[in-house]
Amino acid sequence: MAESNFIDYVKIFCASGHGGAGSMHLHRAKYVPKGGPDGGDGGRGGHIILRANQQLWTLIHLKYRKHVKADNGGNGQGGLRTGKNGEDIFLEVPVGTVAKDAETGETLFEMMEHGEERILCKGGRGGLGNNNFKTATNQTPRYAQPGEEGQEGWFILELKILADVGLVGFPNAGKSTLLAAVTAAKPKIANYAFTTLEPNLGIVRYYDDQSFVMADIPGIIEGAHEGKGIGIRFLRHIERNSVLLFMVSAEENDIGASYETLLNELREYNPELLDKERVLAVTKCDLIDKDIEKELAPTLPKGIPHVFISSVSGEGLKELKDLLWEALQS
Ligand SMILES: Nc1nc2c(ncn2[C@@H]2O[C@H](COP(=O)(O)OP(=O)(O)OP(=O)(O)O)[C@@H](O)[C@H]2O)c(=O)[nH]1
Ligand SMILES: [Mg+2]
Repeated sequence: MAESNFIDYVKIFCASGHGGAGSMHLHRAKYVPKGGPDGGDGGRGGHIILRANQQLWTLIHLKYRKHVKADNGGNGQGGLRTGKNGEDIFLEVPVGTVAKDAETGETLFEMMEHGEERILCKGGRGGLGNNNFKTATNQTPRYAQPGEEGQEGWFILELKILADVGLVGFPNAGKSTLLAAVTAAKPKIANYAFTTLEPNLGIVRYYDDQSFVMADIPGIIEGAHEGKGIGIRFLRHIERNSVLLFMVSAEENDIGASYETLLNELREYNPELLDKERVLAVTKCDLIDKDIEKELAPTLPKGIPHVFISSVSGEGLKELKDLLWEALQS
């Protein structure tokens, strides 16, 4: 199934190439009894470079490629011939990939733009040939530099989806149904918890030429920040979303309390998530009377714009897009 192809975390071992050695060589030719030093420089070792590609959405192509090694640079040779550079290896990754040092967990960089290239492991510099060491007092230096060593280590590549609106809700709240209603995405929808196991993205068209990306992630339950449910790891996908759409079913007994539970899970996971703009959607409103909406409205949490929606009847969807668009602008 397409869903299981979504890989957002890989650990790989990378080693760049060593630099080639510089050459120690003295020019020898008929009729030139005392030729000078002519040892060429060593070539550079191959880099391992990440390149961002907006056509990619996952890291699956790197999952089975655990070891990546670039070639060494060639050694320098007589006649001032420079060694060949080791070939660079390019690893294509989706925009939004974060590279980390696996040993320390330190973030090295993030790939932000299509086409961006960053060196993950730098190839070793080639050594200088003896030609470089010629001086007034030493016309025939008999030494050359060795090549510099390449770098190696374990790295983590992690994908954070770059979306504008992240859907936050309990399982079964209707997140995937909303995504299917307002975008062309076709996520799996079913009446049981944890239907969505991998994030889904869709593009919401807003009026003629505007749009934003919506990310549907697996449902969050109480205790998610401690690893309950299908795991905290999906929470990180919403770290970069600029607006969070909280979704609570109209069938819930206490919408305010559900909202607080969700909010608390996010706070426990990463308090910075609460700095984002929030919108609250009360979902599945085709199942309740208009009168009940009126009764519910004053009981909803204060300080957050809300809208009553139904992905089935289409109620409130236009108003929802307006609210999201407004929140995205602020
Ligand atoms: N009547 C009605 N049913 C809805 C609406 N939205 C979703 N549902 C139903 O609610 C159930 C759950 O919908 P999903 O969209 O799969 O819910 P989800 O939030 O993505 O759930 P998880 O992926 O498990 O987290 C399905 O049976 C949907 O048909 C709605 O607006 N009205
Ligand atoms: Mg779902």
